[in-house]
Amino acid sequence: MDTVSIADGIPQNPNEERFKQLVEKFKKVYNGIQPQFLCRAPGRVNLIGEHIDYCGYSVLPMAIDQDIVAVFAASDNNEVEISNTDESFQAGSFTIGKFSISYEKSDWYEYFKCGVQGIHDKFPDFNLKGMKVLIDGTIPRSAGLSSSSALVVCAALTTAIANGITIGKTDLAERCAECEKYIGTQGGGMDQAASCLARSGSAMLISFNPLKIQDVTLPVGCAFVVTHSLTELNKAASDHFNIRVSECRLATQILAHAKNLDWRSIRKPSELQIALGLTITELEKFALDTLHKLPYTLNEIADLLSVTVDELISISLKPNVNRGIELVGIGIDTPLLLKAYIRFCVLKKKQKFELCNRIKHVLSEANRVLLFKQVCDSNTHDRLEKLGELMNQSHNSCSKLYECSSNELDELTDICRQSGALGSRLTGAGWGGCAVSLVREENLHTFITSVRDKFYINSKDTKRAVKAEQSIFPTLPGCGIYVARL
Ligand code: NG1
Ligand code: MG
Repeated sequence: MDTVSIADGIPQNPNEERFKQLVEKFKKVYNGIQPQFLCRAPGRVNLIGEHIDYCGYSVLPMAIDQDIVAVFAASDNNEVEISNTDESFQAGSFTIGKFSISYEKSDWYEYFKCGVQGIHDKFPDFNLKGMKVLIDGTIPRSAGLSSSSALVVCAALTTAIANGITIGKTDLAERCAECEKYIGTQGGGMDQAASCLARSGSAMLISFNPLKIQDVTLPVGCAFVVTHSLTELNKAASDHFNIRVSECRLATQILAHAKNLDWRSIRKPSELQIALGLTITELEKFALDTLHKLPYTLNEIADLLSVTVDELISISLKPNVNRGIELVGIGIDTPLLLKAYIRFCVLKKKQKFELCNRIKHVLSEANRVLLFKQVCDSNTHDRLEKLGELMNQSHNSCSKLYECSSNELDELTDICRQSGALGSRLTGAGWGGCAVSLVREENLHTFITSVRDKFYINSKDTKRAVKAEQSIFPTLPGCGIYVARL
């Protein structure tokens, strides 16, 4: 069923007690007002397929139990009042139709605003009501487990439900992938799709254009363990992520130009693959034969494509904020977005672009995702070893070709392998955050003990020891969004 169904009352599940406490807390925060609904959106761990969703290729994550929950009541005015059970996150408010979203401020609820704006843009004729909201989150932040998208999805769902709007889960996932870009990052749609469409007990193969999910049954006898490297990257406040997106686009356009295609209209490697009628492997070969190993300058790329550098910037590198610029005065902080754009362009002129290695990562990773799914569907005795090997290859490619790992993540994944993992890799955008490891169920305990000792307790970095307990957890495929009428 694609529509979001609404359960009556708090569902009986391991979270029941937490939800009851949230209702009580809501009443305290908002002077005795009774909340009407509860929405929940989970985070995800990506098992394989990193940095390829925005290239149009399928990815293979699963939802985790950690989530963002909102309890809320609609208001008569158009004020959104928002608070958080974690008191280090200050309560705040904004007016629907009159707020700005700032990638710079990174207020904890900037992502919530993205979700509200997403519903506002999809239903422009709707006079959206305000609401009183209490948020409770259990996903570690900036850890690659998609706390940001869970908050965006939760916000969009909350806004829809508070206004009596019915929206399908697939529509919601696509809308949220678009509106999360208002924060300034040009991500793909993996995280929002995982949060909206996950089903308990299965990992998922997510394909794009059109968005489609296939359940993936993980082999019996394996466990996935998430470990935190204890370093973080705020993706919205740095350029690493968007530069990778640009590199993939520029590589694609040079290759399209080399084949006399209309390169301006081809922006993703998957679109080029379809236009050329090649397999992923054939496209990889063509790319490696055509692109040189040395980094490209913007001048060189502009010459290759017979345009000026400024034309190239405006055709190919503009962050995807056009929607925001059209929305002058309605919702998005236009001067800020323009500032971000200008900062991006100035940077671009000096920037060197690693095209060959990046495209090699994307296309080999796209193949590994399909192989991973095939191995899960097969019956061979060495399935776990094969899955582990694909995960190791993925990490290696992220680290060496895509350069989105970090010293800590490389150290952590090494320790995980030494501790018995069949495979270990960074998960999410990288440059910090978490790793995910594939471990035989019977080795789970020894694995956890060994990683705890080697990476956390006995590390030279004494700050790691105190965080050991909260930094390692096994995880099973969890369920996607749900809504309960309170
Ligand atoms: P993180 O940074 O882990 O939330 C980001 C993108 C994904 C995907 C991964 C890399 C967003 C919301 N998420 O995830 O779409 O590109 O990086 O595989 O931008
Ligand atoms: Mg994120």
